Amino acid sequence: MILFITSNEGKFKEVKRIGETFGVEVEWMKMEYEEIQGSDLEEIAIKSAELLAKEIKKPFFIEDSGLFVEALKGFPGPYSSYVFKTIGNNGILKLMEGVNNRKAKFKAVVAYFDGKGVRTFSGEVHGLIATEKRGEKGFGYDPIFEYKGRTFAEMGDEKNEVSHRRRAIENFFRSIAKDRSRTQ
Ligand code: ITT
Repeated sequence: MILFITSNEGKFKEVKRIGETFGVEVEWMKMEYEEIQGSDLEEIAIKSAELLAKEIKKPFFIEDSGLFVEALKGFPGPYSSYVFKTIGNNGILKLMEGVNNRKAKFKAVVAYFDGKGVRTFSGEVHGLIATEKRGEKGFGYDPIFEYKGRTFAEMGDEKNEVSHRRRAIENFFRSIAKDRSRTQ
């Protein structure tokens, strides 16, 4: 069993599913925590985990993710949460009106506190910003992020096989499985 601290139910559900495919049980600690401002997801994740570790004092992980749009020079990137709450998907679509280069990526960084220190694992997925919202599933920017012709919101559970989160969590779970086999 491993504790995942997030305020975002969509993220928790995906990580729980991914955990099931690795035989790892993930427990949700629903909590909004202080996210330091910064221009780098790794740095934000590490600092946030270090702050939380002072309070939680037992192993846990958090995950910080962001959408990086090439034509917008990586915006909203580390500000993805704020931008989603303010201008949202419609705002991003508006900024992208008439823009030919639709390339974008999602990045996820997991920061794991093992009881002593913090380690990070990351994952990315490349796609395109759609020209309109499509699909009902998923959360956040999923309706406007297109991967091989379908948006993440149209892919449902199939998103979990290719997403930034899947890749970061996979790196993380593989590493803790290795640690466990070494100490057994
Ligand atoms: P916690 O920090 O409490 O975990 P959060 O929603 O603030 O939750 P992030 O800062 O990591 O999470 O997320 C940044 C934004 O990017 C947020 O608005 C998410 O909805 C969005 N986002 C993250 N992963 C996504 C995904 O897989 N698909 C679509 N949008 C995503």
